[in-house]
Amino acid sequence: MTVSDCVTRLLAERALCPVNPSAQAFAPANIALVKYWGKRDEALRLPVTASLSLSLANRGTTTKISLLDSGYDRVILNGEVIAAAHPIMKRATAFLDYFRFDGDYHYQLDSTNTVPVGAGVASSASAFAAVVQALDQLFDWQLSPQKCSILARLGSGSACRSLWHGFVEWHCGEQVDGMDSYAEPLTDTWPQLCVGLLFLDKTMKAVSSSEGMRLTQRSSPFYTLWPQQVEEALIEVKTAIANKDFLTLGACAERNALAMHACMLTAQPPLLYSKAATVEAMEKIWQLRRDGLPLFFTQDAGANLKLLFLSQHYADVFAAFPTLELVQPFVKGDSL
Ligand code: 2P0
Repeated sequence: MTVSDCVTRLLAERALCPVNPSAQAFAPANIALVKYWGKRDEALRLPVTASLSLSLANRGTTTKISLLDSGYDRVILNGEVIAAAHPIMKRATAFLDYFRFDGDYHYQLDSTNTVPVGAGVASSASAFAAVVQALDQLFDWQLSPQKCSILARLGSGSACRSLWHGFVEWHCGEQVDGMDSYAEPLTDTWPQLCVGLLFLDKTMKAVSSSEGMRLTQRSSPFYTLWPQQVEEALIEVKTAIANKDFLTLGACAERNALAMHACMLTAQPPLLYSKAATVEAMEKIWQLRRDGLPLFFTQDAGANLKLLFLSQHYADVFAAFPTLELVQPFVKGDSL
């Protein structure tokens, strides 16, 4: 099945002509506690494994979509027009191509990101999730969350998890058409749970997640162990969430991230997203933990770390990492 076929099926019996001149939506960024790393279908962005994430409250993307009669798309990101040759523009245009239908529509996307773009803080996830919700409003499709999740997945795998706040699980699915590969929120909340964004390098990463996944799957001997690690981690993390067992949650999320990076490191050529500052921060976290502070980290396809801790330890964590940006995923006001 092609991506176009998939879009056609999802939009069956829906109007293919916009009913509103513009629409706006917000989607939160998300960090995976159990990672998605590897695809079983490149075009449909079907994952090798399930994954589980935590959304970052008010950190994410707000996108206003409007129709243009200029014959080309326009993307404005944080107030700046993106050049036609920029990778962000190419990716946005390729996605919008699925939504032109007979009208040969072109779109303007005016987005504001409250997470740095391309620095492993899931900016593409919130971006595609916001675009899909804005499109849904523009055409008044009133798609189910499940269908929106699948549409967002077609833009960026992890985007399927950015349609909700809190904990979200992306079901791997088995079907070749990917209609059973979508995300759903968990009902659990955990008001004390904090995420600290530790920005160590805000530059654009040299190797995209998609390329990194391809390389790892193709060439890392450790990748054969990855699906089993994810399967065990998912059970452990979901149980830890249900029991509010922070030590198990933190340890398991950190181990899963390190296992993903071990796969990358053993790829040919090796893929290393960490910088010296990343390793320094990891060692500091491990030392603080040995000294009794319940503090863990997770790392995505970038040099930055996301710290996991409980609100009662905020002062100690902040003393060690004064530049930390605090996110409280379950606290209204921060956030929801
Ligand atoms: C995740 N990441 O689960 C993992 C962990 C990065 C590391 O999902 O190729 O931008 O567009 O499906 O969604 C980032 O990958 O990749 C990602 P594509 P995506 O959050």
